[in-house]
Amino acid sequence: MPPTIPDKQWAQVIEKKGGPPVYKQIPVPKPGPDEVLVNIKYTGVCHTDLHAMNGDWPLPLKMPLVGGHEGAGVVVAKGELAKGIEVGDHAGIKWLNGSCLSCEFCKTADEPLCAEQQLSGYTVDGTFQQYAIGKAAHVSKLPEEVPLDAVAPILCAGITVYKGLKESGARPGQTVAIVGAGGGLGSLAQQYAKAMGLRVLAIDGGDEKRAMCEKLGAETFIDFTKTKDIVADVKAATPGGLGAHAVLLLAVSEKPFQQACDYVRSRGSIVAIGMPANAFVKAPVFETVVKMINIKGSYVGNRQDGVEAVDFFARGLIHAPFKVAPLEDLPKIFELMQQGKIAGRYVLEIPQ
Ligand code: 8ID
Ligand code: ZN
Repeated sequence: MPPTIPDKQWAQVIEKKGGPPVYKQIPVPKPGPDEVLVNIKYTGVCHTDLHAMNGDWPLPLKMPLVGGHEGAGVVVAKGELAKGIEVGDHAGIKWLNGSCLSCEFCKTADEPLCAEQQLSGYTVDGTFQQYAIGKAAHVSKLPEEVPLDAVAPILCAGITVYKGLKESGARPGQTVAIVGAGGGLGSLAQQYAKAMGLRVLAIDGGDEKRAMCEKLGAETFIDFTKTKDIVADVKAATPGGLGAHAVLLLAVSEKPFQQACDYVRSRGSIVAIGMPANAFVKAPVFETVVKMINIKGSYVGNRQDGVEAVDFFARGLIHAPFKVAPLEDLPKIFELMQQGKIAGRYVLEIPQ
C-alpha cells in the first residue's frame, strides 16, 4: 500500500523580507520526474535560514518561501526518473537541493559550484513543512537505524564542517581553532575534528557554551567576550606558542574574519565558512606572504562528502547536543538565534 499523501499540510512560510515566518496550511507539492517527495519528521534550524529571512546575502531568493535545509524523513513518492532511492527509504534534504549534473563543476564533484544549483529553503521551498521535494540525485539516503532527530543537523552543519576540516588540510595531532564553536556548526565541528584526530581550541562566548565545548572535547575554550587579547590567548594555547594549524571561521560576525591571520601559525590555513552580512575577510599582505598563510572559503559539500559525514555519524563518532521544539516555535528560535543564545542546534519536530 503506497502511503496516503494529503492535499494540504502545515508549513512555516516567510511572506516578506524580514519575516516573521507564518504558520499556515499550504498545498502539498508534487514531485517532478527526477524528484522525490519526503515526509519530513525533523529539521534542524541553521543560521542560514535566518540570513535568508533577513535577506542578508547578495543572492536572490524565492518569495513566499518555506525555509529549512536540514530535513530528515521518509520518501513517500517519487518521479519515474528518480533513481537510487525508493518509497519507504529514510532520506535527508540538504542545502543543495539540485544541480545540473552536467557542467564542469558537477562532473568534477564540485556540485555546490554549479551555476544552475537549486537551494533548499532559499531558491526552492525547504524543510519547514510536512512534505518537501528534493532531486533524487541529491537527497541523502539515510541508514534506517540512524535516529532522524539527531541526524538532521548533520545534513547541513555536519557536512559543512566536515568538508571545511578536510579543506583546511590539518592533519591528525594538529590544532584547529574553531571560531563560533558554541553554535550549531561549531558544536559539530568539534566532534568531527576530534573524530579526525585533530586537537580542538574552541572560541565563543558565555558559560553555557564554555561548558558545552569542554564536554565536546575542546582542550581549550577562549571566551571572546571576556579575553583582553585573543591573539595572545590562542598562541599561548598552542604547542610552542606558534598559533593554530588551521582556523575554521564559523562565527556570524566580521571581527574574527579580520583577526584570524594574527593567530594562525605560519603555513597554516584559514577557512571561511560563516557568512555574516556585508562582511569582508581582511589580512595584511605582508604577514600573508611571509607566513605563507592559506586563506580560503568552503561551501557545504558534494554528494560524497554527504555520504561520509553521515557515515561518521552512523558509526557513533558524532554526538552534539540539540534541543527539540515543535515546528510552530520557529519564530521563537529565530529570536534566540539572533541574540546568540543557542548552544548547539535546535531541531524542529514536524507534526505528522
Ligand atoms: O557552506 C557554508 N559555508 C555554510 C553552511 C552552513 C552555514 C555556512 N553557514 C553559515 C551560516 O549561514 C552562518 O553564517 O555559518 C554561520 C554559522 O551558522 P550556525 O552555526 O548555524 O550559527 P549559530 O548557531 O548562530 O552559531 C554562531 C556562533 O558564532 C558565535 C556565536 O556566539 C554563536 O555561537 N560568535 C559570534 I555571532 N561572534 C563570535 C566571535 N567574535 C562568535 N564566536 C567567536 N568569536
Ligand atoms: Zn545550513
